[in-house]
Amino acid sequence: MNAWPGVIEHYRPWMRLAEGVEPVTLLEGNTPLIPLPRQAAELGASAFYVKYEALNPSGSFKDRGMTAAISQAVHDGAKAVICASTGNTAASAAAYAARAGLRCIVLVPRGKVAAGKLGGAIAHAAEVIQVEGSFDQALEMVSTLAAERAIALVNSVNPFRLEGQKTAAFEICDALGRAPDWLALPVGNAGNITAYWMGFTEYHSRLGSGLPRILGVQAEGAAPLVLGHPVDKPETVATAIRIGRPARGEQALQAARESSGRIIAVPDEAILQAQQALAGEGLWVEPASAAGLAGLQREVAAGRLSLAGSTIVCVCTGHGLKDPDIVTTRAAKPRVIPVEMDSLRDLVDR
Ligand code: AN7
Repeated sequence: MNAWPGVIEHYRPWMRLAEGVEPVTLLEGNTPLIPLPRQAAELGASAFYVKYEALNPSGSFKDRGMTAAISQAVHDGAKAVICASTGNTAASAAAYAARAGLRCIVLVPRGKVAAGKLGGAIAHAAEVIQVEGSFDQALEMVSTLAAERAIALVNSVNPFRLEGQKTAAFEICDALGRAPDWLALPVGNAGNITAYWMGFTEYHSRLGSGLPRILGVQAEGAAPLVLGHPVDKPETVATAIRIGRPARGEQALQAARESSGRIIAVPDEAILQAQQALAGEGLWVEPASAAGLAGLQREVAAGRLSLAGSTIVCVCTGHGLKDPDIVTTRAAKPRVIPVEMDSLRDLVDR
């Protein structure tokens, strides 16, 4: 059997993990790079791909980082892990902690976590604590507690998270045979953009795979890296990136600078429209995941970005199933009919 073994087994020589770390894996990674020729045409690019991270075991890219962080935590003798989360980190930590038999504690901003994410954390029996505050405040609390207790912090301030997440950049280079010209992705706590840039630069220095320009995209109501200062009360429909003090903000700005890219902000409405555009291609992603495409569309429409001849990869970080309420509450309710053929014919023929 030559099956995919998960990101640690596949990319171990490229990852800085302690020697002898046993992978705690759910066979994450190896996600598809899906070509969307209609979007390429609309953006004026020669090729456009979605790196569909929704197809990881817990439904988001966090699993790549979590396999590394949890494996290392077990190696280091941890019995419990903790994180703050807008939802996906919590669901992923809960899944991998369950796999490893660890206690898992997650702090989430009360009332601001999408149903599919909270459900995941609860399903895997994590101890879910709702904080009457923001993600940023919850992250401060778990950081303080992790420093006091023998509990491993598995937010992306944990360097092993980045070691895992950078493998997505490797997969993209492996699939394309080189780096794309642009990589667009949402930016919240800024771990992922940091990990991608790390991955691309490491692959390039060893394999000469080239480097992409990075377009990081925040929501306008939660855009500290665009404004240049923290946002105390971040607000956006894309609750995954409702973050006002990104822990790796400096590194995100560095990734944008070094790659000759940029970090921009888009309004919620643009995010929801991009989500609809992706759904129209058969890809249902959660709102935050559509930010990358929204950012590309906005820059192209404003004449700030010309993609002629370019290969673009847009990272779709989490599944639409995570946050079904966003689409069901905005759309018309499905029609109800009695069990009568005429009612059905009426609706279909009209
Ligand atoms: C779907 O789960 O921060 O910039 O606590 O869930 O690395 O934070 C989630 C972030 C993008 C932003 N897309 O990534 C959490 C959390 C989705 C996300 C991001 C998140 P980072």
